Amino acid sequence: MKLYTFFRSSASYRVRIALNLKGLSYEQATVHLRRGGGEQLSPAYCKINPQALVPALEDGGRIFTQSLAIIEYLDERYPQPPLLPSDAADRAIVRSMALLVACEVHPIQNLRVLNHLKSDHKQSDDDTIRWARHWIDLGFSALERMVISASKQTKFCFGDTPTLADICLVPQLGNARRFGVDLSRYPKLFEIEASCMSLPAFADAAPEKQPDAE
Ligand SMILES: N[C@@H](CCC(=O)N[C@@H](CS)C(=O)NCC(=O)O)C(=O)O
Repeated sequence: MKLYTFFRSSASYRVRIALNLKGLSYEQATVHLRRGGGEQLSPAYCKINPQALVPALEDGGRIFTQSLAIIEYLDERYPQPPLLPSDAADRAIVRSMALLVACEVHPIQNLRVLNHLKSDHKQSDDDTIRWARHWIDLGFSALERMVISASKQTKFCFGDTPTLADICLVPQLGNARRFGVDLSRYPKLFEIEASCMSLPAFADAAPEKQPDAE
């Protein structure tokens, strides 16, 4: 299996966590998102992922893109340990938490969006940081309430084992720190992060542990 990844990419981080939780070994191919204007934009990489985004996963001669599609593929192909609950209603709750991060928060503070705000809309670095913080805060305020009502005393976003929701949350907390979000407003998310980071699957997937870390 080959993962096209960048150490600081939170979507790649999600897939690294899932691969580690499944105990799957994989090769990493670095796609540097800044070097030379961004290697994700090269014609060679665009053949792998026409969206010019990481991650992409090669398995069994096929290439998969979109981190959540990749993780659900891994979960179906390599079912143990499961990353989604067995009950349909529980699965919907976990997916709603994951999608909150992956659809509502992450895409609008992504590198190309912030670059576009700066270059085409003449926003300053400070403006774009405030923009990112705003959307992260909005998402995290809702997620904090959702996990409190769903998880009560459990260690993870939903239940006592990590799911797709935790896989999306932990990398997004890393992004939040990079943008200087005040995380003291989200004590439950913080607690869940600590439970996750006590597991080698999460800790070993962290940006600073990757071979391409700077
Ligand atoms: N929805 C996509 C998002 C992928 C994505 O946004 N990747 C970022 C890194 S986290 C990227 O490649 N950014 C490059 C750019 O913005 O030019 C997924 O979940 O895979």
